[in-house]
Amino acid sequence: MNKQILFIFTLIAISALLIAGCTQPQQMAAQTPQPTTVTPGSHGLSGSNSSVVSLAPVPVYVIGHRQPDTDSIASAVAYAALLNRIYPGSPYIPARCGDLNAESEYALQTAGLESPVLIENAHNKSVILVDHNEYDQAVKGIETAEIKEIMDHHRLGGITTLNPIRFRNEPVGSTATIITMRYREEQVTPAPKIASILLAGILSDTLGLRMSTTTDQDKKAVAYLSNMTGIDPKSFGKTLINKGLRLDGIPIRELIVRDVKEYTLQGRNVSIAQIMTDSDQFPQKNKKEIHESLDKFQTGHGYVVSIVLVTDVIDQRTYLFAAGTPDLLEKLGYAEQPVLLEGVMSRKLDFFPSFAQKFEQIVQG
Ligand SMILES: [Mn+2]
Repeated sequence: MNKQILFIFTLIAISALLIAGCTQPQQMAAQTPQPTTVTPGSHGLSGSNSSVVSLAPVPVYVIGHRQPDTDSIASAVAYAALLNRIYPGSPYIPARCGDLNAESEYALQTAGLESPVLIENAHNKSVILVDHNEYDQAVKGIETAEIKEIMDHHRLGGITTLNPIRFRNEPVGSTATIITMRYREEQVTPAPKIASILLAGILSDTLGLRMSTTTDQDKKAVAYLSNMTGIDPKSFGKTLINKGLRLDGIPIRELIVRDVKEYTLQGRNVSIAQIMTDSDQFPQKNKKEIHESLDKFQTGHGYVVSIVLVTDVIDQRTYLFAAGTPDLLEKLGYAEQPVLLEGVMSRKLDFFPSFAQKFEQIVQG
C-alpha cells in the first residue's frame, strides 16, 4: 500500500518536471509570462530554476528620448548599470535613439564611459524608458516594444502598457537625480564613472542647479556625487553648460532642431525646441535665418505650430520664435516676433503648461 502511494507520487513528480521543462521555452516565445516563469528584466528572483532550463537572456534596452540630451544619456547609462548590479545575469543595455550632442560627448569622455548603443527602431524589443514618457518623444517602433519600466521627471504624456509596470515620475530637476535616489534606496554605491555621468546629467538639466526646476533633491544628489568623485560641481557645471552653449559653426537649421520635442495637443502635432545661450546676441543677429529655417521645418514636418525658445541663461529670459498659420500665431500672441518672455528658463515648467492651455483653448474655441 505505502509502496503504491510512493510510486504514484514519483510518477506525478516526474510528469510535473517534464511538463515544466517542455512548456517553459514555449512560454518565452509566446511572450505570455506566467507567475512561475522568470525572464530577464522581469525583476523576479533570477536563477531560481536555471539548473533545470537555461533560457537565452533577452536584452532590455534602457533608453532616453529622441534628440538625446545629457540627462537622457546619463540616466540610461547609470540606470542600466544599477539594474545589472541588482539583477546579475540580466542584460540591461544602455541605449540612445539619436546622435550625441557635444555636451554629452564631453560628459561621457570625462567619466571614461562608452557611448550608449544606437537603437534606430525598438520594434518587438524590451525597453525601459528614461527621461520621457510620451510616444512622440520615444524611439521609433515604441508601439510594438515591451515597456518594462519608466523613470521620468516630465508631465504625464499618455503612454499605455498591457502589463503593470514600475512607473516613477518625480517633479525634480533631472532624471539623473531620480536614478541617484534609486542607487541610495538600493544601498548600492555607484562606481566613480557612473557617479561622474550622473553628476553631469543633473548639472546639465538644471544648468548647474540654477534652473527653476531645481529642487532640494537635486542639490542633495549633487552634494552626494561630488563628494564621492571629488569633482567640483561649480566648475564641472560651467564647462558642461559652455559646451552646450557653443553655437558657432552649427548651421541654424540644425540648431533649431537640436533638442526639438514633439507633443500632441488635442490631436494636433506641435514641436518645441530650445536653444540655450548666454546673451541676446544670437536671437538678435539670426532673426531672419531662424524664421526661414523654422518655416521650412514646420511645413516640411506638418506641425500645426513649431516653436523655438532661445533662452538667455544669464539674463534669465527667452526669445520665442514660432511658425504656423498667421491666424494661429495671432491668436497665440506671436504676431510680433521674437516674443520676449521674461523669467522663462525651463521649457517644461515655465513655458509648456501655459502654452498648452492657451493652445487647447484656441483649438476648442
Ligand atoms: Mn531630463
